[in-house]
Amino acid sequence: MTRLRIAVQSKGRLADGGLDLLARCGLRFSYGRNKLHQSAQNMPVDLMLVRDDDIPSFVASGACDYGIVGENVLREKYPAQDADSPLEIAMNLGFAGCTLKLAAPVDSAVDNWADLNGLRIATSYPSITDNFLRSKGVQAQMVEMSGSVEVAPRLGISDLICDLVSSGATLEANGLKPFATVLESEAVLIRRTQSVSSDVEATAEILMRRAAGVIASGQTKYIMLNAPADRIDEITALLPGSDAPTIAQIAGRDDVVALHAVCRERVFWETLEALKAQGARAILVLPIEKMLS
Ligand code: PRT
Ligand code: ZN
Repeated sequence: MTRLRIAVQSKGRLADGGLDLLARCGLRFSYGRNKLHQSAQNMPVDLMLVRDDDIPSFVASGACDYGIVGENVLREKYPAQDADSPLEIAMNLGFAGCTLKLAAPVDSAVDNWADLNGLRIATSYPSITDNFLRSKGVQAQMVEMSGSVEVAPRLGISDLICDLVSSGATLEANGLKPFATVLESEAVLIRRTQSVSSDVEATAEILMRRAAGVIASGQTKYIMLNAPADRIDEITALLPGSDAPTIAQIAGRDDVVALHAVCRERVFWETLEALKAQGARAILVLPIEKMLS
């Protein structure tokens, strides 16, 4: 049987999330993470642990069949609008979320797109940034940097930057303010647009079905609470992303029922407080480990 080869970042922000996802899909590996090549013991799957920047070209060339990479890295070489792209996103993986943002020094006067014409923009993503600016009618000068982009304006190397942001702390610490969002990114599973062998596809289908279950169960919660029997409709309406709940009787009580529901969206404290205000008591929110529907 032809083995499925998946490229995963060896170390960095995508490595733990990628290997953890594959483990939760049931793949078992015998070696630690220091080996470049690992074979799963219980499925026909091999992993190649490499730098994230190499992953799109490894998959495009056929050295690997699938890869786990940030959408930002994929799009720098393989733009979404390219109809002949050799690569496609097989699925979004729901971790390593970040945003590629243009940012300017807090005291900068830039206020609209036209102000950016002719300015120098430091970035590790010159292609994405330049394409985005051209779509806004702006011609700017890309200053390519491989890291520490946030220091460029202070060093006088650039006027603005275009860099990945997650919490925003790095921008703030460097006296920068966001100007515009260029790309929303997260980890994605990529593959060639031309199909690979049917053995490999069959293994990939099993893994992707499991991964979809793992990702869905990460956000999904099981809610249990006691509700006044005459408030079931109000309480059900407050449960985020749930189907009809299960209602069970409580021994010796006919004014209160037990209500159980699976919520497919995040459950915030505000929701719990609103449920309590409607008379719900003994509210429990439980994680769900696996889901197969
Ligand atoms: O060695 P290798 O080349 O494999 O790794 P790398 O150093 O190129 O990448 P790595 O591990 O830093 O990031 C891998 C991927 O994680 C990126 O391509 C993104 O898809 C994703 N990701 C998610 C991020 C961030 N969040 C992130 N915050 N990548 C980088 N950052 C950096 C950002 O560049 C900036 O310096 O974090 C800083 C900003 O963070 P905040 O929280 O202060 O806003
Ligand atoms: Zn990299």
